[in-house]
Amino acid sequence: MSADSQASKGAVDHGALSDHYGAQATAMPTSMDAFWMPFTANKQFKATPRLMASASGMFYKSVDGREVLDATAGLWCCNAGHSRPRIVEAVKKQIETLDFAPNFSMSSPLPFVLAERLAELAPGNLNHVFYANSGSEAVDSALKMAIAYHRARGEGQRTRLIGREKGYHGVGFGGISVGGLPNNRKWFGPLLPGVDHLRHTLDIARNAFSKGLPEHGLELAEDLERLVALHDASTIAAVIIEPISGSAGVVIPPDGYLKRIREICTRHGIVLIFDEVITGFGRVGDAFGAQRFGVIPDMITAAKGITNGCVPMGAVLVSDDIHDAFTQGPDHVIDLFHGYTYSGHPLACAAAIATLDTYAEENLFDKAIELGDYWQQGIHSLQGLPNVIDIRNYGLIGAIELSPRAGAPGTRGYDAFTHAFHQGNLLTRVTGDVIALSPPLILEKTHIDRIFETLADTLRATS
Ligand code: PXG
Repeated sequence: MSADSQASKGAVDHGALSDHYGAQATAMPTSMDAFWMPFTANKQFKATPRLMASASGMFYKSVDGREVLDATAGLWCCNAGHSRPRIVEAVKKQIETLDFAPNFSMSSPLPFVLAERLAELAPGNLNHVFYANSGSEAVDSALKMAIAYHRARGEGQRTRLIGREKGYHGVGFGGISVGGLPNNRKWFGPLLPGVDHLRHTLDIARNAFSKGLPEHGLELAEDLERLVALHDASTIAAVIIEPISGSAGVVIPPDGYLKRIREICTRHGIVLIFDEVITGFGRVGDAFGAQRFGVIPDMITAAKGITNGCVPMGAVLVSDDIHDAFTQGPDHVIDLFHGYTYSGHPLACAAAIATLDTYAEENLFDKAIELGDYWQQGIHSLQGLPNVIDIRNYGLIGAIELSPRAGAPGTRGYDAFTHAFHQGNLLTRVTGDVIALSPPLILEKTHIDRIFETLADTLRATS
C-alpha cells in the first residue's frame, strides 16, 4: 500500500485494535468489504451474514446470540467438539513458553514428540511424519515426495500423477491438478502436465440409498489398469485418492474397491497416497480410513482433525521404504529439498498432542462404530422426503443428495442449508445439491435425533 493510500484511510485506531479480543471478536463487524472470503459467494453472504462468536462442545453461538448445533465439526475438523479444555490449556501454555522455533536444521521438542504419536497411530510401516500447515500443503508435499522417491531410487522417469474424477485434494497447483472438481480446475490454466484421472465411483442409478459401502462398482478399480496400459507403469509415480470423497458430496467407495486399487499399485510399483484430510482421526471409526478399510497406502495426507481444527496443521505420514530412499546419501546432504517456515510449528504441535490425548481419553475413534447404526437409521429416515434422490453414509459421515432444480443447480441445496441454519439452528455443509454431515465425534443420540428432525422439517419447508 502506498503512503498516500494509507494516509487516505486515516490513522490506525489503536483503541479499536486493543479491543480486538473483547467486543470486536463477538459483534457484527462494521464493514465486511475488505475480507475476500474463500469459496464463498461474497455478495450473497454479506447480504445475510452468518457469523459465529463462540463455540463449546457440540454448539456454536452466533453473533446474534443463537445456539447452533454443529453437524459439520466446523469444516470436518473439530472432531472432539469445540474449545475442549485440555487443548485450550496446551495451546495457552505453549504460546507462553515458546512461540516459534525454526525447523530447518534447528528444532524444538514437540515436533518429535508428536511425530512419534502420529507414527504409533498410523497403519503399517508409515513411521515418518512430514509437517505442513494445511491439507493442501500436505497433498503437494506428498506428490513431490512420490516423484522424488522414484528419482532417488533411479526411476526418475516415473513422474506421472493419477488422481480421480470428483477428487478434492486442496487448492495448490498439485492438488487441483490431481483433483477432479471442474470448478476448481477450469479457471487456473493448464495445471500440472502429466496427470491423468481415474473414473469416479458415484453411481446413483445402481447404488441409491446404500447403507454403508455401496454394493456395485468394484470393477471401477480396473480403470487403473486402463491408465497403466495407456501410459505404461514405468511413467507413473503415484495414485492419490480419498478413501471417501468429501468435498464432491461424499462418495463412498464400493465394497472392495480400495483393496483392488492397492493390489494394482503394488503390482506396478506405483506409490499409493490416501488423502485422509477428512477420513482421518476417527471420522470413520478408526484412527484412519486405512485401518477401517484394511488397506495400507504408502503415504497418508492428514490435516483438520490433527489439531481438532484449532491451529492450522497438515502432515504427511510416510512409509519406511519411501523415507529410507531419501536417506542413503552422506550425512551432510539434505534429504528432501522441501518444507515450510511453519512445518512443525510448536503451537500446532502442542494443539495436536493435546488433541490426540483427548481422542484417546474419550475413546473417540470408537464413536463412529458405536453410533454408526443409529446415525445410519437417522439419515435414512429422510428417504421419501421431497427431492431426496440419494442418501449415503459411512462412519459418522452422511450425505443427502437432492434433485437439482431445472436450470438452477445448487439452489435447492443452498436453500436447505440456509433454512436449516436460520430456522433450525443447525449447521450443515452443502456442496451443490448435496447436504453433507460430519458431526463432532462427541455427539449423542439426542443430537442425532435433532439433526435429522431439523433436516426433515427443512426438506419439507424448502421443497
Ligand atoms: N484433501 C482433502 C481430502 C480435503 O477434504 C484438503 C485436502 C485441503 O485441505 P486445506 O486444509 O488446504 O483446506 C481437503 C479440504 C467441504 C470442504 O465443504 C472440504 C475441505 C475444505 C473446505 C471445505 O467439503 N477439505
